[in-house]
Amino acid sequence: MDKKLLTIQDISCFGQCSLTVALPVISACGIETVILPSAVLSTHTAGFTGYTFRDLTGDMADIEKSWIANNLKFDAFYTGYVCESQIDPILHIMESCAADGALRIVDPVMADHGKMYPGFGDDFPKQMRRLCNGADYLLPNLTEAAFLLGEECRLEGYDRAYIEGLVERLHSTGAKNIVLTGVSYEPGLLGCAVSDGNKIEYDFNKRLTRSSHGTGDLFASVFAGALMRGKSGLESAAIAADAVCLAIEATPDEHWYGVCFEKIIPELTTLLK
Ligand code: PXL
Repeated sequence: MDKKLLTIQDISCFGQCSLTVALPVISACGIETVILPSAVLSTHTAGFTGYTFRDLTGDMADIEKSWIANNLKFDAFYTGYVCESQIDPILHIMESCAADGALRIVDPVMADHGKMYPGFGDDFPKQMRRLCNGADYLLPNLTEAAFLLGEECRLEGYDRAYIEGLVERLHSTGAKNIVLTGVSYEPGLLGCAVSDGNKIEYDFNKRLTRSSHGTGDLFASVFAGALMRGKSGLESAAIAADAVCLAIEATPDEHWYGVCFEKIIPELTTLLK
């Protein structure tokens, strides 16, 4: 049987993030993608005002029961933007609906550029740590990494020792492999540090002049798809970073709320070769 991945994150109806990126992208990687929406929002929360927010925690247990009744099992779980009340139901589903050797990929979506996203309380990183425990791959950006560890966030002026210490400390969450994004040691290059607990490797790309919303979700989605296609953690991170660069380059400057990942879906096939 072909492998199936379950991804759990919100539907932001407008905004090119979370499930509206993950479902097309992971499907385009050739992987059957099952979804569990954590919430439905009219738009994402970064730059829009007056968005609606319907929390779907209350549906999770019944959806799980239906999956168990139908003996549905998943070969991988990829979690993104989720609410505090969903950590326990998600941990439960990752136990009850796991195929043998199922992978857990956790993107601890909660913050960026030194700030928590709207709606997440101060206690959220502590709750998110419970999801990180037992993750096969944990994909934080620099801000999320610091918040998960209860540390002050350093976004620039750091050195290799800081990043490698951060990565080592992130393993204390109970995550087996860490992919830390947003790492830069020289102005022209931006990349990620990939650690299996024994060694830290890097992938760097040319830093593009603009940064965009939704790139974290695109990175994590391509990463998950590539991993399911049998690539290593470092290879998957490098493919995901290349896809993000292509998508940013394909996005016009005035398109502020997301990246035009649709335009690079054909290139995904080449990147995955
Ligand atoms: O891209 C992460 C993300 C996902 N979902 C929602 C968001 C954000 C970032 O702001 O607001 C609803």
